[in-house]
Amino acid sequence: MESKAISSKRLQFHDIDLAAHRRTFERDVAFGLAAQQKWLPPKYFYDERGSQLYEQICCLPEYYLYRAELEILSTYAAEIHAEIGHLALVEFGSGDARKTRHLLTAYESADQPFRYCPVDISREALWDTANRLLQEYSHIEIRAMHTDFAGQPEVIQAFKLEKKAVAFFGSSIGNFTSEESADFLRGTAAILGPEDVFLLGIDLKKSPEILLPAYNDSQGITAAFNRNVLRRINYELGGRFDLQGFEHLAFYNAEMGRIEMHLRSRLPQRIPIVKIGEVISFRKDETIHTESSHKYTVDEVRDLGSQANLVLRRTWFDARRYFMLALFQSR
Ligand code: AVI
Repeated sequence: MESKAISSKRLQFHDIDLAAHRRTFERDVAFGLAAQQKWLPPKYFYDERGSQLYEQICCLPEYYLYRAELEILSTYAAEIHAEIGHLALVEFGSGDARKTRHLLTAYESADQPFRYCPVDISREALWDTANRLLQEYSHIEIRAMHTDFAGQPEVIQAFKLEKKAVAFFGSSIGNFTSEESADFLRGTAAILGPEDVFLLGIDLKKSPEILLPAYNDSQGITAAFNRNVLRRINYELGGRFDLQGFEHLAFYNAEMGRIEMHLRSRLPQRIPIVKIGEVISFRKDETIHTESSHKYTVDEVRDLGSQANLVLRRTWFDARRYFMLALFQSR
C-alpha cells in the first residue's frame, strides 16, 4: 500500500494510493455502464462538490436521517463516552464530522488527551475537518487517512492503535450491497480486540411517506447530488454527459427494503467517455442505478451483526425511533 504522510505534532495525514483510486474509477464506470441494468457505485458521488451537496442534504427539512442521528449523539454523548471509555475513536466516512463533534466534546470534557482517526474518501472534507478540529479541541490528536475504506476496513490497522472505538455513522452502511455490508462488518469484527467496540448509526424502516420526501426534496439538492456523478465522469474521465438529459428518480423498493436512486435518460442518446474509450448508448427512459439506501428493523441490525460475529451490546434511539445507534463488540 502506497502512503504519503503529512505530519505535525498533533496531526498526521495519510494519503493512500491515489493513482489506484483513479484506475478503479475508470474500471467501475466501464463495468457499471456496460451492464444490462446500468449502475454506478454511490461512493463516486463524493468529490468536493458532491461532499458539499451531501452537507446541504443534511440540512434539508425532508432529510430526517441527519437530524435524528444528531439528536441521538447530542442527547447521549456523555453516556456513549462513558460506555465506550476514553478509547481512540476511528471514524469511517467522517465527512465534516459535524455530528461527531458531540462525542468529541464529551472526550474533551474528560480533560485528558484523546486520539481521533477520521477516514474518508473525500480529501478536501478530511483535510478541512482535521484542521478545524485541531483549532476547536485542545486535547485532540488527529491521525487522518484519505482512502476508500469500503472494501477494506482493515486499512485502519495502519493507525496501530492499542484499543479503539470504531464508528460508522450516517447509515452509510445502507449504501452498501448486502454482500458488501456483510463483508464490511466481518472485516471490522476481525480487527476488533476484546475491549474494542463498534458504533453503527443506521436508518430504520418506516413509512414511505416519510422516506420518499427525504430523497425527493423540494429544492432539488438531492437531484443535483445524484447528477454529480455524471459531472464527475465528465471532468475526470472525459465524459460528454449533458446533465439535463437525465432526470433524478428516487423510489422505495419494499421487497428489498431500500430507497433506490436512479438517473433516467430523457431521450435516446449516445455518450462518449474518452478515458475508457467507450460510447455508451441510452434508450429513452433507460436508467442508471446510482444508489441504494437500505433501511432496517432493530432485529435485522442485530442479525446483520451476529452474522458477522458482532454482538449487539447497547442501542440508542431518537425520540421518534427513526434512527438507531448500535454498539457492538466482537464475539
Ligand atoms: C450517505 N448516505 C447514508 C445517504 C443516504 O441517505 O443514503 C446518501 C444520500 N443519498 C441521497 N441523499 C443522501
